Amino acid sequence: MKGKLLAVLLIGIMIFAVGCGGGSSDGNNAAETGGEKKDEPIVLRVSHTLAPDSHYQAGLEKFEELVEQKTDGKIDVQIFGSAQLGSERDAIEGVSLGTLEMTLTSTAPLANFSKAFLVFDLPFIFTDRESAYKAMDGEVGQKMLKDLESKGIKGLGLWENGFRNLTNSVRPINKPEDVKGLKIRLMENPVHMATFQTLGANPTPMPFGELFTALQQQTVDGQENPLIIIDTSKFYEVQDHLAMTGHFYAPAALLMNKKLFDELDADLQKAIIEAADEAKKFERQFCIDKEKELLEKLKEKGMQVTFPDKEEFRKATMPVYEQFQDEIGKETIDAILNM
Ligand code: EAX
Repeated sequence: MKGKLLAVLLIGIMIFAVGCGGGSSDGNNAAETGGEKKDEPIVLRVSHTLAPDSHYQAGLEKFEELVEQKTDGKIDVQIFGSAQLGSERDAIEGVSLGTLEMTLTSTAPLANFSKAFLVFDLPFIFTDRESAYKAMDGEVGQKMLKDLESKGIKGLGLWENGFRNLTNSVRPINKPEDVKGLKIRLMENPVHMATFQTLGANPTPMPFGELFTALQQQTVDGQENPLIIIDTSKFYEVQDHLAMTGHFYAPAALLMNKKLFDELDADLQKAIIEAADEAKKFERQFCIDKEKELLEKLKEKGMQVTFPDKEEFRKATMPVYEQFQDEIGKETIDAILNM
């Protein structure tokens, strides 16, 4: 009870603080005050949707620490998790328009802004972390981030959300046919939607912030996310079955309003870029370390775990490659597959 009251109070204070921060009519307060009052730090609010013990929160806390250290406190990073500032789509729009300074988001909803990202959403395009990192850090990933600049967004790097596994409350999943007819919540992304349609499921796009309640009230039967999210968002409380499908790899993009970034002094820009890069490495390692213990933990929490043959799922979802080949570009797909 006490904890709940405290949480409500804290959220109240935060909303008040955000309200005041955005009080200079257009909301882009940080950029305006940055030049005027020398002693006031430039505030960078970073929005994300995940829990306080998630990899996003841990990585962003590292980023905050590094930025504040490297800029001698000239920049004040403020993290708002648990979708307090809205959905990932809202956050991307906000960063693009300049009403929000920063966000860390799965790249899947970004595909609605820049089609270049769609290639990452193909099922089984990555089967191990190493090739995912190679693509994200290499030419392919850097070009995608660069493409966002025309949308007013500065891409500061691709972190990890992770390999996504399927949970549901109806039955254990051992083969592709078992997915048929299940109502599965997905991120708002056309390739993800098509993938589950191909499997004969009934896919429903929904923002992450609404997911727990939807699972609890059985508005949907299941969802798919990395183990670390199934754990930290407590989906094990409302889902009995976990299938280790690893069907999509989700990168997480760290994004900043481009105008705000461009207006900063070069040394502050450099500090932000370096901090983003160091925090990315920290966050990826955090995921790897955490994941090791998670399967056991989720079993202990009562989840029934299955290990379907991934090759069967890969074959069953192959039509999606053809379906999106023109939109994504065959060369782009091949470049990643050949890595
Ligand atoms: O980016 O929506 C989702 O399922 C994502 O994995 C989550 O918001 C983190």
